[in-house]
Parts: sequence; structure tokens; C-alpha cells
Amino acid sequence: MTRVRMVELRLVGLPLVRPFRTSFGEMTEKACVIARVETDDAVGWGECVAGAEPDFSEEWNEGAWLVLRDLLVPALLEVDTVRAEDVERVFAFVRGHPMAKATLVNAVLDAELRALGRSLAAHLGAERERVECGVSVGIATSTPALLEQVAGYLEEGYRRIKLKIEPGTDVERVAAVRGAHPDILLSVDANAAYTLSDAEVFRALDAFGLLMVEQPLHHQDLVQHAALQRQIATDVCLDESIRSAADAEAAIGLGACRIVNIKQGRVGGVPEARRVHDVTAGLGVPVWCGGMLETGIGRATNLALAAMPNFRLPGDTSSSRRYFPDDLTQPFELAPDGTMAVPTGPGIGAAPRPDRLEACTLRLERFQKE
Ligand code: SMG
Ligand code: MG
Repeated sequence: MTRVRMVELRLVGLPLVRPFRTSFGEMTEKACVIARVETDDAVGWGECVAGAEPDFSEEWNEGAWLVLRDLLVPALLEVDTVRAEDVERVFAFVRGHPMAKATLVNAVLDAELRALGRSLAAHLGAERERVECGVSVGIATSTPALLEQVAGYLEEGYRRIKLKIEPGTDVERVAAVRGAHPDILLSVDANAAYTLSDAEVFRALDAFGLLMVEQPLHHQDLVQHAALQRQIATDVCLDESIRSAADAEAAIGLGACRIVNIKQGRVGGVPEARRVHDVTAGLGVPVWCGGMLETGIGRATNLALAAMPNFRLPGDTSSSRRYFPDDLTQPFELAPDGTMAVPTGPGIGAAPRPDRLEACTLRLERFQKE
């Protein structure tokens, strides 16, 4: 049990090394909310995975800021004492907003683990000291530009390449990358850009031996994904459609996917991500760790999760330098063998460098316990 004395919210902005384009838009800068929670015993950090626009999901930075400022932070400061495992219940009066909730759920857990001197990885029963890393390649301006980026990432050691796709260039781009690299683990992510009437595209993609096709259809759909999965050989992986362990169980029961992408922020934080892990493990369905171009705070959190036993495929847990010229934390580095070390320090085992955090801060608000 501890008391939360103070919560600090910051909106931060960091330039990206190169624009990141998906089927729904392009990012040139990373902006997100970072929470610092001070308890009687320790300080904890949480990163909100929402972005500048409500495009990946309904949540976005300005909305998350209001939900945190007006609802979640006051609720957390109002309870007398709290354990990390209680925080989801404290927030249950707010429906939805999993990314906003995850920010504080994770920050309180981080503080609790730091006070105990225990790493998040150990808390989660992680089994590996290093995890296998893949990289998500945004939609390029041309096929030659894509081939150049892919070759560069393979040179760095990444063990799986994921191509963002959109209607029009999908099959041609996949064919080009597969032609250049016959043996790599290759997957695609459509970010919900297709409908069931495009099943032909996915039947064509079956020819390229893809590891999976991620979220081809609507961001809330399960039933049509099940229909698509019946028509294609490649495994469907769901990302946007999975908001909880209950969703994962329903999706697998319906035959809507054979692989699940776990993003802790999308499901409301580390505790629910662990439940998704456990339910999928029980059903024999592999998972992997997704990414939301997190700074080192979210990246450290993801690495601990990715070390759990049912994370059986390389994750979108790429090096800091794949995203940022200068991360908020010490940079996370990819080893030449395509793996990354799981942090071993207390809590998430990473914290912002104070000078870098100040330099990236666009807005700051502090909330004290009454
Ligand atoms: O963190 O490397 C990363 C990005 C991985 O492709 C990635 N994420 O749908 O899986 C996904 C996308 C969402 C990005 S929203 C800007
Ligand atoms: Mg995805």
C-alpha cells in the first residue's frame, strides 16, 4: 500500500529520424503524454501510446490529456492508499480510454516495483534476458526506396520485416521485397485499410509465404476477419480489434486470427496485457509485442512484456535510433544478432534523462494530493 502524493503530466515532442507513413496517415514527429507519479515510496513513469490524431484508435493526445487531467488523475489522488493492482478498479468508472488509463496504471506499477527493488520483467515472470526484434517499415515513396530501407534494416540485424501496406501498391511492394529476400521473416500490416470485398488481394499475398497479415479489416471487427481467415492460407494477426483479454478469447474462438499483437497501451496497461498473454497461451495462440513508436519509457515496458514465454515471434521493439535522433532515456540498442536486452533495473529499468525531458516538454501540469 502506498499513497500517491503527486502526478506530473507532460506533453512531449521528439523529431523522428524519418517520416512514418501508414494506411491512415503520416507522422514526422512523435508527440505523447508522459506521466510521472510520486508515491510515499518511489517515483514511477508511464507513457501514453496515443498519438497526435485519433487515427489508430479513438484516443489522441489532447483527448487523453483531458481524460487524465479531469478524471483519472483526480481519482488516483483521491484514494487514500493504493496498490498497483487496484488502479484499474479505481479507473473503472471511466468507460474506454485504455491508452489514457494505461499511462497511470503502468506508472503506479513502476513506482511500486521500484520501491520493492524488483524489475518489471521479474514481476511478469519473464523467461528471457534478450528478446528478438523486428522492424515495422512505413509505406515508402517508391519500391526502390522501400528496398533500400529494408536492406538497411536487415543489415542492422532485424529478424523480421513488417511492411505497412495500403490498397494499390500492396502486392507489388510485397513481391519486390520477397523477390530480393526469399528467406526472411516477412509480414504486412494494413491498419484496417481493406474490406472483405478485397479478399482477392490477400489470396494473392498467400503466394509470398508471409508470417502473418496484420489487421487487414475494420478496427473493431472480428466476424469479417474470421470470414477472411477462412479464405486465405496466411495467418491473420489482430492488433486494433483486440482491446482486452476477453476480445482475444472471442477472436480466437471465432477463428478471426491465429496470432495476436499485444500492445499494452491499447489494452489498458501491463496488467491487462498480461491477461491477454495468459489467455492466448492457454489457447495455444502465439503473441508478439507491438509498438507505437514509444520513447524509451514505453520501450522499456514493452521489452519486459516481450520476455514472457508466449511472446514467440519477433516484436516491433526496435532500437531507439530507428525512431529518434535522441531518445528521452538512454538509447535502446539492437545487437548485431537482432536481439535487445530486457532491462533488469527496478521497475521498468529506465527513466528520462532530466535535461532531455525538459528540452522535449511542450506542456507541463502538476497535481498534488489535497
Ligand atoms: O513502434 O515500431 C513501432 C511502430 C510499429 O507499425 C507499428 N505500429 O499498427 O502496429 C501498428 C503500428 C501503429 C503505429 S500508429 C502511428
Ligand atoms: Mg498494427
